[in-house]
Amino acid sequence: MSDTHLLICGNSFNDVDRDRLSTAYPAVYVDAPADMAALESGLRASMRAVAFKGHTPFGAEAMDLFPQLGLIANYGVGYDAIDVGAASARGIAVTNTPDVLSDDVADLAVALMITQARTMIRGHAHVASGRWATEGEIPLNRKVSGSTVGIVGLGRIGREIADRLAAFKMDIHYTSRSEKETPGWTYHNDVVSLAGAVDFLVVALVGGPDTKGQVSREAIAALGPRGVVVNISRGSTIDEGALLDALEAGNIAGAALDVFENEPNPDPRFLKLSNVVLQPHQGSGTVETRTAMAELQLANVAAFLEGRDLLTQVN
Ligand code: 8YV
Repeated sequence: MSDTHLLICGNSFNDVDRDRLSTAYPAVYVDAPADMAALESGLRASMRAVAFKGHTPFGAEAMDLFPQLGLIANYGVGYDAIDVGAASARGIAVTNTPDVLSDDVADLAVALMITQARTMIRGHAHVASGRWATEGEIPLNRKVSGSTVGIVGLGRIGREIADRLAAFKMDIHYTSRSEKETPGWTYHNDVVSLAGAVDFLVVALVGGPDTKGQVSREAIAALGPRGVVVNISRGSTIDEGALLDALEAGNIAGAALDVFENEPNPDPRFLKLSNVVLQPHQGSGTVETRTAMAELQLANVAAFLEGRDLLTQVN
């Protein structure tokens, strides 16, 4: 058996974050869970913690390769790639990196909404191409301040988004597992009712099987021709086929999306649309926040390997 107890898994780790982990503890590295079986059996037998980053599934079969595994420390607030039920059944703790990223993700949600409504991608192209001088102004677009917004999921990130939009004098509606103490904001029992009441629908749900397709074809239809969908959560939360159908037919006004079902290769139908703003899942992607996420992940690994309480356990 080796004396290396930490496995770093995920090809999206940058060098700094990987070095931070492997400087703290002797570690081995694999690109993805599918590569874990190729590790030498003595090495696998000594592994106690996995520092995980990415969105490729980490399931029971991979966990069973490591008889001593006690922790999967996820880099990210969303841990839908990890089979948490399988981890719990094996006595494996799972941690995530909440709170430190909420501001950035909420900032991006607001930016997406305004970029879509104010046709800023078109505006940039108009200036950059020189067409401003030859063609004059771009067509008038859409006012955001004072309009009506529906937040799907008023958790930590949803709340940050709603607080920002309240400062834009927007009428705030939301769905959530339970009604919150938010005077002046309107609670809806379901997403269809929410969508029917608002102009902008901002999706801030956790990912995973429980929320799959919650923004359904029916909800998208209820949003109607002035409706704009903003998603900073997981692509799986929206019926993407229904969204594409509605965007192509002009049954809704547009969408602004940071997440997709098939990342990093979104459905090519999105690329043909002029009423969308598309981002490469970069909600938490600032230097400051990614550093804080990496530090929180390492703090969980350190707590586990040194026998202290975990900071942000989810199971
Ligand atoms: C990712 C995210 O973790 O926190 C989340 O749930 O989706 C992101 O911050 C990031 O893309 C790194 O994989």
